[in-house]
Amino acid sequence: MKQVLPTLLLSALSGIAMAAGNHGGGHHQHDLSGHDMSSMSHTSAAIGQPGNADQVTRTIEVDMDDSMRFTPGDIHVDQGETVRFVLTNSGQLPHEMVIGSMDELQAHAEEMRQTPHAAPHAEPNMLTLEPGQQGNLLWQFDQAGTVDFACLIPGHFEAGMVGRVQVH
Ligand SMILES: [Cu+2]
Repeated sequence: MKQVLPTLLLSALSGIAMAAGNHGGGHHQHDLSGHDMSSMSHTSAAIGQPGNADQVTRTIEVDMDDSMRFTPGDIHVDQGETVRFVLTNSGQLPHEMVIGSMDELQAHAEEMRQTPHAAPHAEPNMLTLEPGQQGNLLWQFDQAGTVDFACLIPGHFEAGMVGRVQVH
């Protein structure tokens, strides 16, 4: 038997890693008038990194619905864990889970309001689901602290569609 599958997996995963790496910093540059955010411009390292399927240590089901809530919205994991979020959109509207720092999420929500994307964008730290869809989001939490997540569909973040992962 040839070991074809692991090779395919590895090349796929390295592709994901490269895509994530390309996004380094510039994507979330923003102008919040009246606020000096310069001291907060390098927070992304603290939130973790895209997870590998073969390193998943915990599976957490998260439901998203039109009450603008994640259920559960308060999640606890251990430092170093790779989590498979099994997301379900049980609402009638699109919803998404975007992992980030609260500063990044607020800035990104502002971007979405001012310049709505022509097409749904995909990043390793997010998953957008149409009504009734289910999907997986893999993320490794490698530093202790609080990592936030939110739905950045315009209006949803503002309605309180946020949650947090406490990494112990
Ligand atoms: Cu939403």
